[in-house]
Amino acid sequence: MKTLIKPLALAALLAAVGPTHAQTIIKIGYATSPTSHYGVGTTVFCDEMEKGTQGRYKCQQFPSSALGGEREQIEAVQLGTQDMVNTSTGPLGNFVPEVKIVDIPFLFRDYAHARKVMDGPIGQNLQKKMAAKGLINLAWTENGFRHMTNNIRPIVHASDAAGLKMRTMENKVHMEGYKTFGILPTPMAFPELFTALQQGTVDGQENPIPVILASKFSQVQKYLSLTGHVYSPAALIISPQVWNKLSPADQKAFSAAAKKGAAAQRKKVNDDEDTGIAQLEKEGMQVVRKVDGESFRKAVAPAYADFAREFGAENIAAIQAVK
Ligand code: EAX
Repeated sequence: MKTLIKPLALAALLAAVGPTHAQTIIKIGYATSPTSHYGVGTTVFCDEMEKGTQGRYKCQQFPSSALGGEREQIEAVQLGTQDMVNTSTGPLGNFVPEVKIVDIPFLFRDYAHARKVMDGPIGQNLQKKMAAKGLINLAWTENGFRHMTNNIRPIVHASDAAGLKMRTMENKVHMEGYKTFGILPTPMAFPELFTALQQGTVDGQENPIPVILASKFSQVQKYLSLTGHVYSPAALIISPQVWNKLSPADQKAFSAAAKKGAAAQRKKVNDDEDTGIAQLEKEGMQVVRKVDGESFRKAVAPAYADFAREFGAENIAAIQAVK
């Protein structure tokens, strides 16, 4: 009789909790804090994705580079050892060379232009190139226009940047472009950056306002110059090993959730830009608002011949022509 009770008790318990679906955990990583633009975009994606799949899938977030630098995380997603990453395109060109075209300095006029290009046929074509390399990009999220910070001097003209040892992303287009300003580019993974700035291993770095804010660079950087020299897209990438196991309905739910996440991330970028510069001044940074942008454009112009050879002049012109 005793042994009979146990199965009966278990059956009663299961009846009480109701039908349970097996729930799959999706591990997703990103470089900055949970309250940053990447955190906001990822959280909206996760909430919408869990709702859209009726709880069949649920995120486990790994913020603040917990799973490593962006290059490491992109590689892990490509190998299938990590499910998803919300990453800038900085290191992405090492896996999908064609994507580096969007990292050309002064290619995009403003946010409206950049978002139109990324969400339109040109961005969709780059997503196809990514898929061919085992990186399914569900949506172009956003990192933002990049600005320069350093500890040596205020940067107003391109010539002020000459001789500065600046950390760059692991991106050859950025490095070539910044060399035309006379910068000594030092490529480095993001998780090492704060310490490198603190110890003076590099004089400065360049990043969007949301990253400078979230990473508390005001604690280790004196000068901020609103150079806006590069637009930094970001991507919400899923491993084919996860994607290919999803039902068509769940793939639709993941895609719809990614678009909502991208919209939320872009809004956070704009919000951070509206309030972040005054915040950084309050935190002690000396901000150069009026940068001589023309001097930077003139300096980088000769490099466009190389970029045209690498990406095709017609492809660069097609991006510039988007209204
Ligand atoms: O994507 O490495 C960088 O400077 C990136 O902007 C940062 O990881 C956020």
